[in-house]
Amino acid sequence: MILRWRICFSAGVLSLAAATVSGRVELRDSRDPAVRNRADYSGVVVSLKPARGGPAIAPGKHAVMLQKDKTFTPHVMAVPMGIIVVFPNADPIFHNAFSSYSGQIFDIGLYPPGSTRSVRFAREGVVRVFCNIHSEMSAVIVVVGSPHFAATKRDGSYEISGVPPGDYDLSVFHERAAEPALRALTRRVVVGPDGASLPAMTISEAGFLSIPHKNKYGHDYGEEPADRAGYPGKK
Ligand SMILES: [Cu+2]
Repeated sequence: MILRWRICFSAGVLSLAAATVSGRVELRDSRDPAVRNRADYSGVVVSLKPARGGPAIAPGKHAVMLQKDKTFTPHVMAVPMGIIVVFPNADPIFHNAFSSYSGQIFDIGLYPPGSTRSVRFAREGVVRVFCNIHSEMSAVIVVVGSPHFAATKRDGSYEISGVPPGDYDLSVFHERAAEPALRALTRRVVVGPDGASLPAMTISEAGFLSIPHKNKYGHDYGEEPADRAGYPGKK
């Protein structure tokens, strides 16, 4: 009886062991001078899904996407499915955040300086976020159906910590890459008790075109209002 308990206990300890999966991504063929000149390879999301299904995701505390200097920060954010993302407005002007296609559709309305709004992201997918007032503002929220993911740093490196040993399906998202190029990078990876160091991946941005997006009504952006005035559908 005691022996059986000990065996069960050690198996439990083994299943809790978790390690780090690391690797590097390099971006090629970019039209963006900043990416070419400064070799900024940040914002690529690498995720691992257990091949045989995994435990339910505990999304934990909320994530933050700041609105400051007419910029969403971070520009690309990966979050676990089910998490609440808050959008604090740290600018002296009104902002909005909405997504009207792909991923999860939402609109947090127009909200004043110093206030915040939040959205729970319950669906796996890529959410492209815009501001209905400022056409130049955009961001991407990658909602992952697994707790194991990371976004690359400027040098292209990534580290996914807390990964239990097992077989995983790796997938990659990059906002300036074509879908087939990303699909070609999907693969099965084996994570051992000491983690895994994955081979470097190269992603081409060839063929990517930045197409101007519409506002939340599906129309072209008009002249930017100085403040709340002129904002259609204000709340
Ligand atoms: Cu704005």
